[in-house]
Amino acid sequence: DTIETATGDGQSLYSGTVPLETTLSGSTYQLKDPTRGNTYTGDAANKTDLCIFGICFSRAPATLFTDADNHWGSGTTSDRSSAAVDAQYGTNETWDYYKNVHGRNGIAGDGKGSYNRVHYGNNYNNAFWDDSCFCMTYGDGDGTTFGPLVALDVAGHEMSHGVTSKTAALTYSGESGGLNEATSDIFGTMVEWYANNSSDAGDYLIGEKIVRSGFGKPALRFMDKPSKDGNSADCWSSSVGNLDVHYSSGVANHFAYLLAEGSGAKTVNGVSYNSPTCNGSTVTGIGHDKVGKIWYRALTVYMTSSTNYAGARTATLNAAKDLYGAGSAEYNAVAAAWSAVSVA
Ligand code: ASN
Ligand code: ZN
Ligand code: CA
Repeated sequence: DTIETATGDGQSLYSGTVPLETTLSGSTYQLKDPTRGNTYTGDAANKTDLCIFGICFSRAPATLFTDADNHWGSGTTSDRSSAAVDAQYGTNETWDYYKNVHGRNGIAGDGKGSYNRVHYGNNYNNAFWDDSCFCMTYGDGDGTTFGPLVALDVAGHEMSHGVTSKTAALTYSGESGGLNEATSDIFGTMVEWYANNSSDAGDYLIGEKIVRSGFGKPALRFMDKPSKDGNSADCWSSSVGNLDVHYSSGVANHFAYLLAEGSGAKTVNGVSYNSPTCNGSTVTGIGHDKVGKIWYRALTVYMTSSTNYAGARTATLNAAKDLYGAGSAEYNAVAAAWSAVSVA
């Protein structure tokens, strides 16, 4: 069969109709993107992996999605390929964000594509990146607390774990673990902003598309005031490293929000935020694009596996100095935003 690149489209669950670069093999289209490292999406057929301490004895399949006319999905879960459209689109936007904004060629920086599995397990309420398969896995959710976990910010969050793993390799416990999680929330958010999709506008919420009424909150996490989730820390304290990494991340998520948008009340893209500072100061934002630039340089040049919050302050100040100059408005804003979350 002849193999060629084709341009199709898909009706996603969360992001409307999206363009997809696919592979035409003979007369069958494959959900595999030759323009982005042959990243593909497959069906896990509701099976699960059997892994113990990171060693996998069996893995759910990733049976490549195929299509006859290169118009994928239906926008509803009645079609198994709809979630696949979201997953493939999530990879596309994440790939393009890192490539076009940071000059990073793929998650590992070597041009290699990853793959996605959708429909993992039954009622599976999570999504995860796995370094060992260089792959992404998405559950369908149980339908009451979560829907399919294939939203763009979740995709960007999870794949950014792969970027962290290949760069600073922040240890996934204590303060470095909180920074690891925050890195994923920050870049998941940056991917959402980058995509500029009218069905899934940029915001500072994590997982707003995947939560259902049973979850009881409008999102998984809230960067303007992380404690709105009931668990996360807004401000650094000496015990913050004892929290679960998804909650100690709050300090850095709060920093990132303040640095982007500033303190106080604000409505952006129709979402209302109210970000308090921990020290009564007023912070003026520099916009999310610069936050992404500063955090990426900090992550890839200055942070190491053991970086803690004090180290993150130093790393981002060094990054801001490189990018904008010592004493620049951006450098001063980084210092002010960290002080505002009690990282002095
Ligand atoms: N969704 C979770 C996360 O990215 C799964 C995990 O790997 N801990 O934090
Ligand atoms: Zn995570
Ligand atoms: Ca979001």
